[in-house]
Amino acid sequence: MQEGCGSRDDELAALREFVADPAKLPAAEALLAMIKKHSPRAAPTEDEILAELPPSHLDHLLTAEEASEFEKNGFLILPSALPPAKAREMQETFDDLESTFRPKLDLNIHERLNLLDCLALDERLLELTDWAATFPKVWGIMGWHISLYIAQCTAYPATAERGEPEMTRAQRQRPETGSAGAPPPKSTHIWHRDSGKFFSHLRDEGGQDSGHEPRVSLKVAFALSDMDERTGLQFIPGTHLGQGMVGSMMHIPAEVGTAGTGAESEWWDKEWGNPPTAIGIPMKPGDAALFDRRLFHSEPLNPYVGSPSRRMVFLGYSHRWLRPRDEMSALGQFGHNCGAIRRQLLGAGPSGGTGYTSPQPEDVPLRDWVRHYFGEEGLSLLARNVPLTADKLKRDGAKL
Ligand SMILES: O=C(O)CCC(=O)C(=O)O
Ligand SMILES: [Fe+2]
Repeated sequence: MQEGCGSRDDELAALREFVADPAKLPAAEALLAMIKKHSPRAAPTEDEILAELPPSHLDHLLTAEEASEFEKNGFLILPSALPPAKAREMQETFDDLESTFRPKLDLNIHERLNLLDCLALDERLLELTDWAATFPKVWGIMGWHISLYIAQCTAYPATAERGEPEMTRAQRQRPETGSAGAPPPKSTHIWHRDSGKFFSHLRDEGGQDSGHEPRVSLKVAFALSDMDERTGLQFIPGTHLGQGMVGSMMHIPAEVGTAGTGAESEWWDKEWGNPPTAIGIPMKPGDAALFDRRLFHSEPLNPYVGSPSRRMVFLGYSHRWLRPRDEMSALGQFGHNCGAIRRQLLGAGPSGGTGYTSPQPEDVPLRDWVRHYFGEEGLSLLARNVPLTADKLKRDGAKL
């Protein structure tokens, strides 16, 4: 059974009892889902909230070392966040998504697949949103007033080692570049910080850069294939702290980036390769990485040539007031099967619009969960943007 998503198996068993003709079972199931979707939800009890994130979450609380590593570097690697069996399950889910959406989107196997709002595409992905090995790190850093603002599956094409890459859709549409021996597809290697317009709007009045923008969001990247340094996540450690960098696209100053020309290039020119302080993160299926929105990062320089296909699921968590960057339609699609905390993460706001900036208790069941284990003292640390780490735990799961 999926954590946080109620007793689906029990429901199915009850339906089976009720519907004599097995052929009618899917229709009965759909009817039940429809009824649940449109029924008012009772406020969750404390027990329900606690059961949604079971004590196994306490085994993965953010440690003080992890908190300071994240603070210093802007990212944190979590090896084997998904155990092998779960990583395989997620790979199978990804297989299904690829085989459905490549033909639908007219993308051949050498083209990059980018599925936004992916949680609404397959209910099996929902487990990742509050996964025990990653989620406590997220709220430990961000606090309880969070939800998902983006959920994205990306798959880079399989290798050119199989032969010449097929033409990409763009090349097919521009036949002059699509002749035999065409160059490999264009890389999307652009150094950036996440969330576009954030930067110009968060500048000080008068156009000054404070050099210390608030974090507001971070992403968890789940690896579902093997990646080496060249094809893994590309980061420039420490750049989340500002260091005089401006804008969401690239102009990395010489001391951080390269020998630098001083020219205000809009973004890092891929001809220049990676800045010397950039690092690639090798990952295995099931590994996860957290990274700060402000960290300069890039897709790999050229994952198309000689690399295996590269599959990742990115979940972006922000404070609840940020408008989502994709449709975030999983709440409407699957929310009726989910517990209150997962619904919070999917964007629910039972108290209405005001609650996204002035949350009422029903908007933020995660706060109740955190309060249970860390007390008011824990909440007040988070209120001051101090990470809430394992050493601050007041009550363990055994005392439930
Ligand atoms: O695919 C990658 O390595 C980076 C993707 C990215 O820029 C992001 O998820 O924000
Ligand atoms: Fe990004």
